[in-house]
Amino acid sequence: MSTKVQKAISIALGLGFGLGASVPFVHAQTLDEVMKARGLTEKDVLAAAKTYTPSGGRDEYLAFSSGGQSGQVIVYGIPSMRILKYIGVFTPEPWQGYGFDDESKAVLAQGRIDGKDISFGDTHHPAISETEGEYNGKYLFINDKANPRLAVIDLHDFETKQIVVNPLFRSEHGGAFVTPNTEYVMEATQYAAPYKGDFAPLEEFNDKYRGGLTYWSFNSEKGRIDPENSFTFELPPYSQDLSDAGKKDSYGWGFTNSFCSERYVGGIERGRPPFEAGCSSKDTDFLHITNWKKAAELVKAGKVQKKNGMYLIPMEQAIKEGLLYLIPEPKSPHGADVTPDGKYITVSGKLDSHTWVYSFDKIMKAIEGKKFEGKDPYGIPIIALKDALHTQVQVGLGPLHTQYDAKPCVAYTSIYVDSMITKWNYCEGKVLDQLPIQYNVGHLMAMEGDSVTPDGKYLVALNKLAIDRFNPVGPLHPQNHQLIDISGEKMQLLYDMPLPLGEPHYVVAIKADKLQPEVRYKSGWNSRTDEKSPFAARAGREKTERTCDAQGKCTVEVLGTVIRSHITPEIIEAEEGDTVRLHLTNLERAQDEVHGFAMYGQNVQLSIEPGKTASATFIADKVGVYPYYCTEFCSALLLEMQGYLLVTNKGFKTGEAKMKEGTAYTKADYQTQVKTNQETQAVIDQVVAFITSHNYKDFPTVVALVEDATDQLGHAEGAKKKADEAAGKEDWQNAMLWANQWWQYQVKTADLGLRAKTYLEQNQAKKVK
Ligand code: CUK
Repeated sequence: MSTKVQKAISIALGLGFGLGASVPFVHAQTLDEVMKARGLTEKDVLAAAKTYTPSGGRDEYLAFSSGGQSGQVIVYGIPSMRILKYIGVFTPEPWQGYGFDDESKAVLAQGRIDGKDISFGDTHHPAISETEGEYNGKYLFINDKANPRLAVIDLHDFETKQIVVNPLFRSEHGGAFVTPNTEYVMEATQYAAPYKGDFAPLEEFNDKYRGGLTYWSFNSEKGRIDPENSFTFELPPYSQDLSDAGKKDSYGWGFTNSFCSERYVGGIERGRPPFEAGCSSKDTDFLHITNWKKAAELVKAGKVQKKNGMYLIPMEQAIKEGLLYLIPEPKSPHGADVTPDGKYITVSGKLDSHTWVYSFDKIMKAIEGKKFEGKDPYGIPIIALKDALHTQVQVGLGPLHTQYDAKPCVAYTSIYVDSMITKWNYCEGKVLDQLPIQYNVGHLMAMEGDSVTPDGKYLVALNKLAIDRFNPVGPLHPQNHQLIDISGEKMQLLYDMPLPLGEPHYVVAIKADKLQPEVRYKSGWNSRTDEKSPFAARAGREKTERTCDAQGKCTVEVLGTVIRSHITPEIIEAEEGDTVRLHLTNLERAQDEVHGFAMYGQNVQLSIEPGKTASATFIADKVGVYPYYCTEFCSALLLEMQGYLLVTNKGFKTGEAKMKEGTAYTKADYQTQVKTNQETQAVIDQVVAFITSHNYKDFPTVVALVEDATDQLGHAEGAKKKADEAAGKEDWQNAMLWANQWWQYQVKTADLGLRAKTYLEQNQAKKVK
């Protein structure tokens, strides 16, 4: 093999030269020496061994974290705590082209409020779709507290597909929580307000301001929320907080806590003591209990009216039908968490040191026996605390959220003020263990912790403050997610992970093997609607069309393709004022062979994964030359993956003058190139022989690579023909250029072929006769 061929193939494969002769740059050291040098204890090394994941290793769980103010979702592995992906949800995210291509702009546009783009979200609670209370790995939901919205992410490609805006609320917090078969996704208000479209002064707070709890209907087959069949419970202006859906024994019911049931309205500027003074004056707030199963039947029977396009069950109706109850709960509670068996609900008071465990059984007995201690000002029956309480456990100062273990009766509660995790037994009501964490923990999360069969194993503490835990990076610190081993009697802290993207509130983790994400799309795919794109293009069928309407408004529409290492078209022409609509399809089949597309001055950045068709629309309002290129280092000739948009004055004729060549080629240049190509072909033939002599058809990854390679080789033949023709006419300039293009296709073929060969070798492919 000539050096030129070897070098080209090495570059294509991303290898350096002389890799075989590498010298270790760190002296080999024993474990003892490393421990001494780095000041590590045996406990540290044990913790490291429990999280360290060798190169190429996979994680047992995938965690989906809310991204707080970033309006995104963060995906990381457990136990390695390696960040794998950010998913753009409510916020544009250029790497994924989210909010830059037309397809995803359409998703973000669903989240407009009163016609306004809201380009951020305050994401709090992710939830994984469930079947019979088990995570099924199909969809992820996440809420936006600031603008009452809910998003649907499809886990077959980890992309946001839908955003719905609550048509009644002005803020929300108690979402997203799913019912056990993902029939509904719960979303409760936080700050009471008159329902959308209405105005009432603060003086009319008690009468005109309202809370609420929406049960968004989810169509699991379509993978979309169905607003038409969703319904909302009108609730008192009590600042509803978190929710959880009942399961197993408590299936069909929902639980939502609240704070500021004082209905206090602050207002320092009117000489009133602030909200915080009046919102925590009573000793108890209310746990709201809703019967969604019966409510859904009522909606189905046509007995519920719509407001702003949403079924709204007025309190009066809910009370009459026996759908809504209240129970006192500790002062300023936060978190309502149903046990895996659905028998108990844990609520903690931020300003109390107890967790309160309610018995669903007792609640039902009170409801059935109509045993109430009274009614609230809106007529909602109140169940006495003593008639609903199972136990009360002193867990520490400022308890917030609770998660459950695989072991029966074992729970973990985050203790905000004391900065610790308390492990306790909710059946017997006693504390088992306490672990200090760094610092001020909000939510905590156990593996598959919201399902009916939690896995236990690990717990993640989502700490609000990192303070001194990491290298300083300015006044704004990352947050600190701490991984804790909960497999033994005592909790053991394993790892600190800085999370530098907003304030994550909650995270959910699912067994990694329940997720089967795609590696490529079907060719010409609109990933946001999950349908074939009407703008898909195939190789050789690319086209650019300029059409003008009766008013003389013209549009240049491009149906193009991208494949290593060229964009078709390489030249686009438009006249000043034209609308340009670009649609690019990635023709690659190979895993991870994504192409980007960025253009000067037009805010265009696409991420075009294999199979995807992505579009960009803009007005070419200024005469000029606009270079564009691929933003992913997809091959050795990435930098050459480029083109020009020419925006000319009206009526200007381009391409009329003859192009002046930068370099002139001779017959000798052509002959040298042909020789290289012949040698490269020999390499390709060897690789092909290897692949076809093995059972490569048993490996879908290899089949895809072979498809791409065959495609590239087909192009190579076409280029060779053009080179031969030019040589026949002694046009050495074009002969050389086409011979070089022929070689480019060969290099890509060899790259794909070698990747397939390596894959077969690493996966013990068998020889076939
Ligand atoms: S919340 Cu932030 S720590 Cu939105 Cu569930 Cu509790």
